[in-house]
Order: sequence, then structure tokens, then C-alpha cells
Amino acid sequence: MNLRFLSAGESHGPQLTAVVDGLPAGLPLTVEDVNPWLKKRQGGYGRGRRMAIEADRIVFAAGVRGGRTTGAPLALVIENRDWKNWTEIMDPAPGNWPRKKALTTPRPGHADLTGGMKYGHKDLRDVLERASARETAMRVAIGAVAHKLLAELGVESIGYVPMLGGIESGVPFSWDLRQQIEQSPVRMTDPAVEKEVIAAIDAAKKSGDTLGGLLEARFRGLVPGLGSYVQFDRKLDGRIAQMAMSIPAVKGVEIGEGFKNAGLPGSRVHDAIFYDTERGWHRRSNRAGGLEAGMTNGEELVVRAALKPIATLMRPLPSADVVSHQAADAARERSDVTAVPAASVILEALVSIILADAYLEKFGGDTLEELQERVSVYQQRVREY
Ligand code: EPS
Repeated sequence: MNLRFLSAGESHGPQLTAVVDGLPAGLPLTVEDVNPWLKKRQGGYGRGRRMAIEADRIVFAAGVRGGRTTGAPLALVIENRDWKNWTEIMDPAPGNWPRKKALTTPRPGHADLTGGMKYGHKDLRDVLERASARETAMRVAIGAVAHKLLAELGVESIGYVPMLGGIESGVPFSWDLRQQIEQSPVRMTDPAVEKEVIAAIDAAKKSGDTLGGLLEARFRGLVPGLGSYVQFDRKLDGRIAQMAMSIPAVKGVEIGEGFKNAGLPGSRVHDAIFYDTERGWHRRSNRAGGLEAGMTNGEELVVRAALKPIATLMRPLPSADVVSHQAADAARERSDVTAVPAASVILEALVSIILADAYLEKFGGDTLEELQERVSVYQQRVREY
């Protein structure tokens, strides 16, 4: 990876922390490039009470000076406001068993049981604190930085929700609907369906249940040839799928019309190739979703992911206590009814990291200017190919 990062932080610990390495110098960057992403990720109808406590804001602790990256590693911090309510429970100092708020009845579908077995914990809070989707706040911040780099290279993107709780949007995506999506409490293209979706979320909440859905991220303005076919781990579709699958609760990933294409003859799947002097090389359809043979082909990149319903149910499924081994209901923790709208923002941000990495891999450059020059020379070369 050219753009590398690691993050740390528990959901109710003092803060989320990350180090990002590999950004070129000279990228204009302020908190205003990141904070709106954090706000969007916190939003969406169906979120729980925690989001009323948090107001996520980025702190640049290293690597940015005077509104520009310096080329040094970026250090990022997001404080957890809820920490002040958890200082005793999350105290790193030695403490007695059981700790306050110890969790011993694992939730089906969460990391609790296997994480406890694997790391030898009987207080499953030691598992869930890091397995929590709170971690995605920091990765979205990193994605926002990556997105800023992409924007400087002429790439645009959007994340939205084509289906939530089994209710599909009746309005196909178009870039003109970006404002509608940004204003929608469920990030959908179809205002008529929004009310139905909100009613379904309310009904799920009332019955102690949760809802999943589909997420889609789209990118346009990408150069052809990001990623490569020459080695398995350089294939961009594989790298995108790994990143998408790393979003908590994502259980399926699709590029373009991947699943539908599986049932169609090749003549109705592959996107015919055209050339004219005005547009250069292009396609009139995009069933491939902008990726062929592990490389971008210059068309719009379309990434879909399936998010299962959240595992914390207020009307819990059967489980068993990991201390007594007696049958017991799974733990009930404060949680969201659905996080599908937030997850669409997460998908867009995380795919941005993979794409920024792919640009840096192909073009290199220690400064943004150098990178931009190389991209522009290549764009010209590709047009004339
Ligand atoms: C989460 C449970 C909830 C969510 C959390 C993810 O946390 P809490 O138990 O504090 O209410 O709010 O999501 C976030 C904190 C966030 O920032 O997205 C879980 O179990 O994964």
C-alpha cells in the first residue's frame, strides 16, 4: 500500500487515533474537509442515543501545517465525548472482576462469542469495545482526506442507499439527485419511498428489531488503468471488495451489475467499445461498473454492498452466559435500529482510500503538483491512444 494507515481506539475509550502515511506534500487540508463527513456518518434516521452525545470533530495532531499537508505522516484524533461517562468502566488501571457493565451473554451476529474465545475474555466488553462500528468514524476521517486528494485529481463521488429494510428506491440513481440524497434522512433517491422507509424503521424500533439494506458508492472522473491484472493482490476489484467487506455488518459486495450479470449471456453483459475524437475511448453501457480485469476502465465506478441488520436486538435472541454456561437472552446494549444511511457514507469514504492509494501507486510523486502533472500527462496519452 502506498497510502498506509492504522487506527486504534475503543468505542467508549477517550479517543480514536490514527496514523496515515504516504500522502504527498502540498495537499490543501483543513478540518472543514473532514468534519462534514464525520457529521454525515453520524446522521441518518434510525441511529441511537449515542449519536446525540457525540459531535465528532477531527484534530490534526501532525502532518498538516498552514492548511497543507507537509509530506510527513498525518496523526488524527477524534475524541469520544461519551468517555466521561465510562472513565471507571474503561479505566486502563488494574481492576476487580467483574467490572461494572461486564457483558457475559454474547449477541448472535456480533464479535462477542468468538472474540471472547479467541482473546480469552470473559467480560465480552473487552471484545465489543473494539469490534464496535465506532471505529468507522476514524476510517471515514481518513477517507475524507483521501477524497480531498481525489477531488484535486478531478474525481467526484457519492454514497447512497438503494434499499433499506427490503424497501427499494423507485428512482434510479443520477448525479443530478445528489442534493436529494444529501438532504434525505435515509440517503435515498426517492422522496416517495422515504416515508415508507422511515415508518419501517419506527416499526422495527417498536418491536425491538433492526434493519439492514444496500449501500452504493459511485465515482466518476477516474483515469483508466488504476490497479492491475498482473498479480492477484494488485487487482483493484479485489482491493475494493476487501475494504467494503471490512465495514462492520457488510456481508456481500458487488461491482457494477455483478450478480445480475451472472445469469445473462455474455452478449448482454459486456460493454461494447466505442471511439470518437470528441470523447475518446468510451462505452455506452456500464454493466462492468467501471472495472475490467482488476483495472479501472475510465467509466463510472459502481460499488455495492449488502449490510445485514445490526446484531444488538432489544428483543434479544437466545444465547448462553459465558461464565455460568446457563441459557440466557443475548445482551441488550444501547444501539441503532439501522445504520444503513451511515454505512453508505462509510463505503464512499473507504473506497476513496483504495482509489487514492491506486493513484499514488500508479503515479507516485512527493508533492500534489508532481502527482497532478503526471496524471494530466497520462490523461492526454490515454486520449490519444
Ligand atoms: C455500536 C453500538 C452503539 C452505536 C455505535 C456502534 O454504540 P453505543 O453502545 O455507545 O450506543 O452508537 O456506533 C457509534 C458509536 C458510531 O460512532 O457509529 C456497535 O455495537 O457496533
